[in-house]
This record gives sequence, structure tokens and C-alpha cells, in this order.
Amino acid sequence: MSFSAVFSEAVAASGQYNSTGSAQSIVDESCTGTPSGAAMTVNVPTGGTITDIDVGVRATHTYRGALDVFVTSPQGTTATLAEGVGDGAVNMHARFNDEAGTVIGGSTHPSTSSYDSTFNRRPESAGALAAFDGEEMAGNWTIRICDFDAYGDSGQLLSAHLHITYTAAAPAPTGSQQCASLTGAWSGSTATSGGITVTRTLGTSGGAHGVVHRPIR
Ligand SMILES: [Ca+2]
Ligand SMILES: [Ca+2]
Ligand SMILES: [Ca+2]
Repeated sequence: MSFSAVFSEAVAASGQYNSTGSAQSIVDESCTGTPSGAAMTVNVPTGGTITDIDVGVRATHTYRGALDVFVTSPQGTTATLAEGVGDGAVNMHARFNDEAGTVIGGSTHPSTSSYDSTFNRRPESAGALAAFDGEEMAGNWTIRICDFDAYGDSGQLLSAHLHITYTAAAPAPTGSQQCASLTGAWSGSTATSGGITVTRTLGTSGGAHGVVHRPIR
């Protein structure tokens, strides 16, 4: 007898995705209204299931203690990364990362001249970015920043960045990876050929329908 089999495997991958728009003004007392504050879009063109996500924000501002920072996924989930960062210094420049050793508040931020992906800081609310774990990543993400009080401060959202670790379907096998036809004999509900075991869950010996177990290499 013979059967054909098609494999589907998940592979782990990671990528960085950046905003492409021009700088957006962060207006004093801009956390009310719809939409509120300055927003930037980051497009993720590839599909996959998120296992970890970090969000980079680079902004000028004359008093970052007045800044709220939010990120919204293509699925509509929103996480709050900062609601006032606990200090009155200028500018906000950080890679928000649940796994960072230091929280965002009270730390000296790097220059805003270009994005520094090494300045990892935890969101104020511990584990905020885990809200996206398990979500589909493809589509437009929105990073929004606003100034919540009326003391005359202002700035610009310069760029936004996503760092995503994810699992995705493996590319279709090609050439010698392909397994168009294997030949073997059923032993009960299984058949083994070329190191691959097929388990028959439906049908008869004339057709193999069911679960294919691929050896781990
Ligand atoms: Ca995480
Ligand atoms: Ca992380
Ligand atoms: Ca203000």
C-alpha cells in the first residue's frame, strides 16, 4: 500500500518592526478626547502567534512625569505601559519589556537622537505586555502617548518599535524535504516508513487519514 502525507510544523522566530510615519506632537493636557494624544502605527506584515512582545517608544518631552503610554494590538487589545513615569526629567526613550530588571520610573533615559533597543525597562504595571501573548501579530499596531496635566509641557512622539518573538507555520517543504509518497505496511493502526510513523484514525488501508508523527531531528 502507499500513502501521501503533508506536514505542518510551527517554528520559533523573532522580528523588529518600526513605525514609518513622521513625528507627532504631544500636546499639553491631551489625554482626554477621542482620539487622545499622539499616535503612531507600526505595521507587522507577517503572521504568527506572539510568545513575547516588547514595545519601544522614543519621544521628546519637557516633563515625562506627565506622560501616559498605551499600545493597542490589531486584535483590539490595549495595554498601559506608563501612567506618569514617576520622575520629572525630560524625554521618554525606552524599550518596554516585562522581563526587564528595572522599572521605567526614576531611571535616566538615553538620547533621543536614534532608537536604542538596549534600554529595557519594565512597564509600571507588572506584566502589562503579557496581554498580547497568544495573539495573532499581523496587522497595524497603535502606540499612543499623551500628556495628562495642564502645566504647559509639550514634546513629540518620534518613533515606535515592536520586538516580537513568535511561532509561525513552517514554510512548505521543498526538494528532498518533501514526502510525496511513502510505502509501508500497516501494523494495527500505524505504518512506519522512512523514519516516519503514520497513525490511521479514519478510513481503511486504502487511504491514510489521521495524525502524522515526524521524528525530531
Ligand atoms: Ca513576556
Ligand atoms: Ca519581553
Ligand atoms: Ca502637561
